Formats: sequence, C-alpha cells, structure tokens
Amino acid sequence: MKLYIGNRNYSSWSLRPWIAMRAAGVDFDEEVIPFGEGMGTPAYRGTPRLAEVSPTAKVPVLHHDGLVLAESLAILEYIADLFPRKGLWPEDAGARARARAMAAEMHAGFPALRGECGMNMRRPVAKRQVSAAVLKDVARICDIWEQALRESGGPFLFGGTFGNADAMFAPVVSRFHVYDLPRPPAAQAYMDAVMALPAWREWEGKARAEPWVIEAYED
Ligand SMILES: N[C@@H](CCC(=O)N[C@@H](CS)C(=O)NCC(=O)O)C(=O)O
Repeated sequence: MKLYIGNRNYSSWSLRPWIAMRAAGVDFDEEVIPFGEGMGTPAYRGTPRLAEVSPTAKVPVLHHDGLVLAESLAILEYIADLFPRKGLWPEDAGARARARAMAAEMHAGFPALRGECGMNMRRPVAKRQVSAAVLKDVARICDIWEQALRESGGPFLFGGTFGNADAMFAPVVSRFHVYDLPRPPAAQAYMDAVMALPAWREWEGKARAEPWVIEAYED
C-alpha cells in the first residue's frame, strides 16, 4: 500500500489520510511529490509526477492492490473498511453518522478559513487579522468540536481514539495554532491532544525539514 502526498508543510489534504493511517498503525509506503514552481499563482501548471500517479493530478492518492484512489475522504473510508478494528469511525451508529457529517462538512466547507489561512505548518506562531467570514468559520468549528468533545468525553472528537473525523480537522488544528485564531479552552485542549500525537510530531518535524518554499503561501 502506497500513499502519495505533497509537501508536508503545505499539503493539508495529504495530511488527513497520512495522519489517520500513521496514528492507527497502518503499514504503508509513501512518496512525497513536491509541488512545482509557481503554485498558488495563475501561471502554475502542476507537476508531471502528480499526473503520473493520480487520476486527478492531485494528492493524496493511495495505490493498493491495483486500486488507485484519489480524494482524501474516500481514502479514509477505504482504510476504515480495510481495518475495521482500528476504530477510525465510532462504533455507535449515531456517533458514526455525526463523525461522517463532521468530516463531510470539513471536506466541503470553511472556504474562508481555507482561503485566507492556508496550511503552513512551520510558520512561526503569530496572530493574523482575519475577515469576519474566517471568524464565522472558526466559531462554527469550535462549536462542533465542543459538542463532540462534550458528548464523547475526549480527548479526541469521538473519544479515546484518534479517528477519521480528527484526521479531517488536523490541518485546521495547525491553522488555529500558527495563525493564533481565537478559540475556547476546550478547543485548545483538543488541539494539544492532537499536536502531542507521535504521528503529528513526525509529520511536523519532516515539514520543518523540507527545503521547498511556496512564496504564495508565506506571509
Ligand atoms: N478534494 C481533494 C483535494 C486534493 C487537493 O486539492 N490537493 C492539492 C494539494 S493539498 C494538490 O494536489 N494540488 C496539486 C496541484 O494542484 O497541482 C481531496 O480531498 O483529496
């Protein structure tokens, strides 16, 4: 099983399946495909290697037993199907439905936060002035985190196991942290739990060591 990912520092979509698989102890190979020159500008034309391995010419993409699977959420579903004992989705049907709803809301939503505060893991922590639309996204995320944590008892969204819902929000944890976005203590405690994971530390350490800088995503 091989997961192709982009630059660890910037590729929020790559982080999602990678951290779910690593935290769950799934054995897999990986290849980092660095994004090309000019990413984030109208002149960007992609990277040939991406088109070779991915039908969407985007990462993440998983290759397994002849299956070539793009789309982060589909990869998370597939891994949960392959490894049902890893607890990537909650056991309870109601909690599982809510976890999937949260994952879907993250996959399709929060455009202001994603647009204004791109993932940049090694950015020194510093408060960014953000628009009202970003603050609305942040408040909504804090609400759904708080509700899930209250009901599950934490430390992760659906209890003691870092699962697919957590993986979908992992890049948001990084954004809240580096851009110092306003959040209540419960959200901070959740972020601390995520950022303490060995899988998080591994990803972050490798992101810091990457030589590639994408100017459009730096500030
Ligand atoms: N909906 C896709 C989004 C994937 C995506 O946009 N990946 C970006 C990096 S985070 C990418 O590969 N961009 C490369 C390019 O546009 O050349 C998913 O969930 O996996």
